[in-house]
Amino acid sequence: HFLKTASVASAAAATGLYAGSASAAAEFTLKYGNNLPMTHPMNVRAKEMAAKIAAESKGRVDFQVYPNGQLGTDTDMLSQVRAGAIDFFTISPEVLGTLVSAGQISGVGFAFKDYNQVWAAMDGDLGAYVRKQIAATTSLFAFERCWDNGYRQVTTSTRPIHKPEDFKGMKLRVPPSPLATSLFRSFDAAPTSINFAEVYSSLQTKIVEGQENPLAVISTVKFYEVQKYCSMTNHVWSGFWFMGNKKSFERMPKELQEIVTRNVNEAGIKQRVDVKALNESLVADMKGKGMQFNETDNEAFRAKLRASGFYTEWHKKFGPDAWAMLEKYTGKLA
Ligand code: X2X
Repeated sequence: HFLKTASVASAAAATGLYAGSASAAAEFTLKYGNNLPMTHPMNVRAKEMAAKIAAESKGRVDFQVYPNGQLGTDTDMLSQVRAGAIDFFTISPEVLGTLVSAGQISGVGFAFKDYNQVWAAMDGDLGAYVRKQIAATTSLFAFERCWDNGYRQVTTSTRPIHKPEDFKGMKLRVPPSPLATSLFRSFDAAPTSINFAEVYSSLQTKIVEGQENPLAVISTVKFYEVQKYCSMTNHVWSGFWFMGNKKSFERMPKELQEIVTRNVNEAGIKQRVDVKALNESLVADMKGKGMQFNETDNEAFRAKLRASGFYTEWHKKFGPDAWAMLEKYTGKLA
């Protein structure tokens, strides 16, 4: 066990991974994977969190952060965490929908008007409902405080999006998510599910002409190098559920579970502040890198979703109780 821990720690150090402690004394080595660059607030806060967990557990817990898809694609990491091969994975509600359909309810198009509505819902009954569905139907659990991804914007190499009709026939990459695919089909686009790790090359080789993500992602992954237009559609608020493998987590004594839980939730709250500030600061920066920005009128897009039956379809899929819970925070959507 000593040699294994030491070798993992030195391998971690060698490949720039963040270990809370490279200590050989760690009783529990926990692996956390995500798909974002090390410079994204997700990993800045995760590194800080890992160090706090090591310190507060007096080296008993070595929380290792594997950023940037180092452990594989989202689909890979989701199956790894389900099997217990890794301990934690941050997954957006849209992608969670491939495993727990109800998990994507917070990703309904144009649902949350602002962050007050987002956190009232995610820290309130809607978030509690999603976490209950996760626990009831999978080997996983989600920590209480959802982390932030941000409001998603559309970037393309071909043309800006001003009105819903501009989406017609557009080859747009979306995350592997039934809801995201349905949303852009409702705009008559041609959505293609591609794992995040392959998005940059798919844009570069023009397999797809566009993608949609919050500015913090667009910037840290440098999509501005292969995209020309950014249309500020704010079409979906996206987060990251910090998911854990229940059996692995419960192998730790209660006092260590408490240290990890408290630090994950505290880091999530700090990460939310970072991501919102970053998303609000990047337009000028990316204009400087050559991207052309335009604003859009949400109402025209919402009207199209109503007319296309998108809201009616997902009201049926999620069921009346869950939909009523969503509209408790968003107001009537259709
Ligand atoms: O895959 C994406 O677009 C990303 C990074 O936003 C998610 O993880 C959903």
